[in-house]
Amino acid sequence: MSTARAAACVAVLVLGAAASPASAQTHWRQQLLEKLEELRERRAHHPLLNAQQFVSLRYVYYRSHGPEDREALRVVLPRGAELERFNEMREGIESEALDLLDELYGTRDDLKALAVRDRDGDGIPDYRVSDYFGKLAEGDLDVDGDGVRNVYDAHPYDAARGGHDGDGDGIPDSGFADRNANGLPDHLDWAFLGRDPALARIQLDLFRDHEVILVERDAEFDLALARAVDDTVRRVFRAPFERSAVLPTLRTVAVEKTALLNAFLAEVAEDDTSAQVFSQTQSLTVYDPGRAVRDDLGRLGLLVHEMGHSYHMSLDWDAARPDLENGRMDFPARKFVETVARFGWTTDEYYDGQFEGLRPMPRFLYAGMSEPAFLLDGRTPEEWEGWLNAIYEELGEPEDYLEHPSFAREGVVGDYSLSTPYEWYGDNLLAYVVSVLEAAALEGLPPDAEAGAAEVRERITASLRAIWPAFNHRNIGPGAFAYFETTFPIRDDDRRFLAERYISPIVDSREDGPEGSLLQHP
Ligand SMILES: [Ca+2]
Ligand SMILES: [Ca+2]
Ligand SMILES: [Ca+2]
Ligand SMILES: [Ca+2]
Repeated sequence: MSTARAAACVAVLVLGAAASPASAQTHWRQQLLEKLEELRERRAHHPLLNAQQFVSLRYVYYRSHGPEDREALRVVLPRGAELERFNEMREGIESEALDLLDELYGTRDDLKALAVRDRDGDGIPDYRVSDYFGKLAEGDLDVDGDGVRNVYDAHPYDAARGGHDGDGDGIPDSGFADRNANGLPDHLDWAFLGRDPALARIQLDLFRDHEVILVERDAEFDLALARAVDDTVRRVFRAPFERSAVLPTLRTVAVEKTALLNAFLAEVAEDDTSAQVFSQTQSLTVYDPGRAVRDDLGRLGLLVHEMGHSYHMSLDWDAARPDLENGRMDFPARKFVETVARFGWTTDEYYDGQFEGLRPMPRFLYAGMSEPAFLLDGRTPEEWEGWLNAIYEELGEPEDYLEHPSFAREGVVGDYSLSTPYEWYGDNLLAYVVSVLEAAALEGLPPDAEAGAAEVRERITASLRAIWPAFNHRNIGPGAFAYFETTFPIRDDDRRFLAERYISPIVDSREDGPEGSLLQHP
C-alpha cells in the first residue's frame, strides 16, 4: 500500500475481506484486474525493468555478505529442473495471477520461478513480490531453513554454513566468524568492518538490549539516522520495550535506496516512499527519501510513525509461532481492530471478524496487494478525502488549512491519518509525541519569553510541514492523546532530552534569531 500524498508509508499486507470464499475470490479478481491495468499503463513508459531485477536481487538480504555469497546468488537463479517445475505449476495458478506474473517479468521464466520459490518447502516463499514492478524483497526469514535468520546467516543460501542457533531465537550462538567476539557475525558487525565507532556502538547496543539489528542493503546508515532509531526505541518506546525487551515485529532496521526497482520509477509510480514496515519479516526499512530528511524532528517523526506500525502489529503477534507470523498474508487482526474501534474505525460489511479464508490467490502476491475496508465514523476514506478537499478549496488552498478549527473539532491531524486505521495510528502517535516534545520545549523557556514561545511553535510547524505538508499535531483529539500517553508514556527526563536534541536545533537554526538556545533545560 502506498500513497502519493504522504511521505510515510507502510505495507501491512491487508487482504480485502469478504463474507464468503466465493465473494473473496471475486474481490481478489477485481483487485488483480485493476492492478494489471495500472501496471500495463506504467510499464508502457518503462520497458527496461528486468535488468534492474538482477541489480535489486543482490541486495535482498544484506550487502555486507561477502563476494562468496554474491557468487552463490548467481547460482541461485532458477534453471533446469526448477524451471520445468515452474512451467508445470503454471497450470495451477489462476489466470489473472499468471497474467500479473507475466506482466511483471515478461519472458523471464527464471524470475517468475524465483517469485514462487520456497527453497526449504515450509510454505513460506523465499521472496515477497511488490505488485508495483515486481521487486523481490525478503520473504522467508530463513531461506535455507538452518534456523539462523538470513540477516545473521553468513551464508543465507547454504544450510550447512553460516552458524548454529542453539536457543531458537534465530540468532546464531556458535559456528560463525566473530573475530572481535562481541556476538555479532563479522559480515554485519560495524565494529569489525571499521565503521564510525559511535555508529558501531549504537548497532551493538540495540542488538544486545533489544535484538534489533541495524543493517544496510544498497544504502548506508548515517549517525543521525542511527541515533534517531536508538532514541525512538529507548526513549519514545521505552515503556513497551520495558514490558518486553524485544518487540517481535521490530527485529531488523534496514536502509535501502528505494522501495521500487530504481529511483526514477518513483516518477512513474508517483511514489516516494520514505519508509516501510513489513511485519512478516519483522523489519522496518528506511529508503532514500527518508534518509534524505535532514531535519532532526522530521527524522525522529518518521521513525516514530513507522515504529507505531511495528507496535500495533505486535498487538496480534503470536510470539510462540514466529513461523506462522512469517508466513502471514494478512493483517491486522482482532486486537488492532478493537483498539482502533474506540476511535471510530469500523470495518465494512465484508469483515467477518477474521481475515481468514481469503487466500485463493497464490502466495507470491505477497506485498501490498489490497486496500483495507475500513470506515472512520461511518465514512469511507474517499468520503473523508472529499470533505478535506472541500474545506481546502473553500479556504482558497492555503498552506495552513489544517489549522482551520473544523479539523481540531474532528481530531484530524492530517490527510494521511484518514486513509486507513494504520496510518491513523502512526500519525496520531506522531502527533502525541510532537505535542509532548513541544510542551517540554516550551517549559524550558524563560517565563517572560512570550515571543519565544510563539517562535518555537512556528518553527516546529514549519519543520514538520516540510515533510508532511498536511499535518497538524495540535489537532489530536483528547481521547487519542490519552490512549497514546497511556501506551507510550514518556518520562520527564526523556522529554527534556528529546526536546533538547530534536527541537533545540530547529529553533536555534533561525537565521534572524537570537544567539544561543531558546530552550534552557536544567
Ligand atoms: Ca520457505
Ligand atoms: Ca539461514
Ligand atoms: Ca546458512
Ligand atoms: Ca563481531
